[in-house]
Amino acid sequence: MTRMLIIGPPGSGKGTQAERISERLGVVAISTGDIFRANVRGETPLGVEAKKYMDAGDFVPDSVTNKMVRDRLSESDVEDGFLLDGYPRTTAQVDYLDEILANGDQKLDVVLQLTADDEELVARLLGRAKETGRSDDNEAVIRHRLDLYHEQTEAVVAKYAERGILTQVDGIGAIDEVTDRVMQAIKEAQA
Ligand code: B4P
Repeated sequence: MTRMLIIGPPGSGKGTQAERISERLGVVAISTGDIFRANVRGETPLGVEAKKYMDAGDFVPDSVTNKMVRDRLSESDVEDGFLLDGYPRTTAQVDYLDEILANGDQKLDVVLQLTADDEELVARLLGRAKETGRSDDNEAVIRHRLDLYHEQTEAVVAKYAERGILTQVDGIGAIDEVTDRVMQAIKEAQA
């Protein structure tokens, strides 16, 4: 049973590594970004609301995001553990996740932070923009998402560091190399 978070700036490889961790450890990976994008594609009320924020590179409001995560974590496939990718991103989301877990008498085992410098991240995301055409991958919006990470999500990282469950992993290098580091970090954190 493993309950994990993967945190990192946009483009640090969260989604990429979350998929690999999920395959290797058999835990369900839940990406708030992917859930929002699926809702945007399906033109659901949640998607219509989220799109306004995502296109601008802003966070979707905590009230919307928290409820979505609570609903997802009440499904039966997370009983054997989960990996949350992209949540929490604000300290209010940390508090909300604490409540959800406390209500289920659960706790987090590992919090991974992927690190990379801003210029590398901008270059990666501009590269992705050419392939996928994601509407939030243009330079002005990317820089705004990075600013929000520094202003808000670094405080989230600090909270988990204080609790002694944070493990930092260098996100620079080939994807396979980063995966090796991530798997090693999880192993050490659980030892
Ligand atoms: P996300 O989907 O989480 O978007 P992201 O931060 O860009 O991460 P993503 O997973 O896509 O990218 P990755 O780091 O894997 O969120 C999108 C939006 O949804 C947010 O801006 C916000 O509006 C909203 N949202 C989501 N969660 C929210 C929350 N909790 N609260 C409020 N709003 C929320 O990087 C992938 C790119 O880098 C790929 O192109 C990949 O190929 C490349 N890459 C990965 N590893 C690499 C490596 N080692 N070397 C070179 N390239 C690499």
